[in-house]
Amino acid sequence: GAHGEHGSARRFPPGFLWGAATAAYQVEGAVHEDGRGGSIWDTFSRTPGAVLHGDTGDVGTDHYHRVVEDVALMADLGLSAYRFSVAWPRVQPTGRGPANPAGLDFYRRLVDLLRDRGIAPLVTLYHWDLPQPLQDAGGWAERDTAWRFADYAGLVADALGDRVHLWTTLNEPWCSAYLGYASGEHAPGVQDPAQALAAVHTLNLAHGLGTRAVRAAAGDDATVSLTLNLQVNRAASDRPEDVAARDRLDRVANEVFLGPLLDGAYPEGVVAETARYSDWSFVRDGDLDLIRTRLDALGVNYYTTSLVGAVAGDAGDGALAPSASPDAADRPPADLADVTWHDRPGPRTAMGWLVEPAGLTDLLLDLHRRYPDLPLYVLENGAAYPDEVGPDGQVHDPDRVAYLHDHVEAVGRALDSGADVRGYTAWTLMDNFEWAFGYERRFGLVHVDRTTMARTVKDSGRWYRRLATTGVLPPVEGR
Ligand code: PNW
Repeated sequence: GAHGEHGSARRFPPGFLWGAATAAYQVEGAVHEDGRGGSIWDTFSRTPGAVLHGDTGDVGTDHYHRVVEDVALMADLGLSAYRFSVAWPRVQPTGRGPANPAGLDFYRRLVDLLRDRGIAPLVTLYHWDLPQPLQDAGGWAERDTAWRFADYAGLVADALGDRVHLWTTLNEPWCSAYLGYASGEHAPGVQDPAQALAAVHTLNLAHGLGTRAVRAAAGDDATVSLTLNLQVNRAASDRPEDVAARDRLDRVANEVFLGPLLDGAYPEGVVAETARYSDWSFVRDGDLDLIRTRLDALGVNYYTTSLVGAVAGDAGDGALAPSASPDAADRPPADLADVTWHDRPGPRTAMGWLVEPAGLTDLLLDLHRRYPDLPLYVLENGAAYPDEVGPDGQVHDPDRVAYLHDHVEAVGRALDSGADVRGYTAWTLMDNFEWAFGYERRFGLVHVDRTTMARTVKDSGRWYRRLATTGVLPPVEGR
């Protein structure tokens, strides 16, 4: 097992990947350079009220111009992997047609810099920056977008397939569908559950078609994954109506992705349970065969767990559901599942997300039990805290060190129980554009000064370096 003899530190298997992750729109900046087209996030971040403080990704962390410095930083942190995303509008400025060579050149250069340093590139093909012209044509609610994605995926795999071996098609299609088209918290800011459900299906098609395109261009030995933020939903009580509510939410939030991909069907019940929003006529004959493709690995993004139950009035005995947290009550897709969110005591990050490392062990073991042959990678995990550079010029972030320690320990426990976890990429390499929260929420192992763009390795970055270079879980100092 990963745990050594009594009293000794936890050691991870040799070859386990230790990395950090970013996404193009969150770090690159340079949104008008080298022929990049506009994306839904360029449009959305310019919409008044959409993003905290009116922040945009126009500058990001200026990574596009600092890629040499940033890869040196990754090497200094001892990383064996770097997860980044390719910006679709750099490669296809309008979402269609031939590749823009300057767009591909940037990623070729990045990959070569990484490989020179012995850092494995892990490429995410879509991390939310849909070319705006494709949104104008219906976006993810329109099924043709899946075929557009496959064309784009093929162009990237043609260009990078000889030097990239780890691919993930989509990052968190839950967010694209439900935050993008139901709650409207993310681009394109649509609030229409019918479009959100159609988007789920188009995204599933995009994964299936995109996976085939990557294999055709990069070779059948490429490892192709999908990355999901599976919700770990706990029932508020063992009352049957609360358990049923949790199960409905699991179906519409998680199983709508796992089911078609790994079990060959949408979960029984979800069509009826969402019938008041959509008749699901967007699913056509043959679609499930297009979606179901060999999956070489699953990317798992994990931050927190949720406590959910039936909405008041659902209880047959007239009992009231426990009161829901006001700011969490409308987490999507609550409406679609007819559930209510419950508040719980416990430590929280600056996102308001409850810290619960055991949820990560539970999630990995549940996936391992259901799909014993499927390798797992934790491709995002991390915490936002309000870090500042102190008078000593350092960033002391003990809460993040503790968060990372406890979650890496949670991964180790899953390994002990047999889960096939191959790597972990922390979210995130450096403080960046945290979507609807702009630059205010800092998740980085490295602090970024918003004025000078200076990078300062945080205490958590130094702690992570010890982990990445030794494969042994370092203790949390002073705890
Ligand atoms: C993920 N939610 O986003 C993304 O993959 C990252 O780009 C992001 O920076 C990171 O997690 C931290 O937020 C999420 O509302 C955004 O449940 C929102 C939610 C989940 C994930």
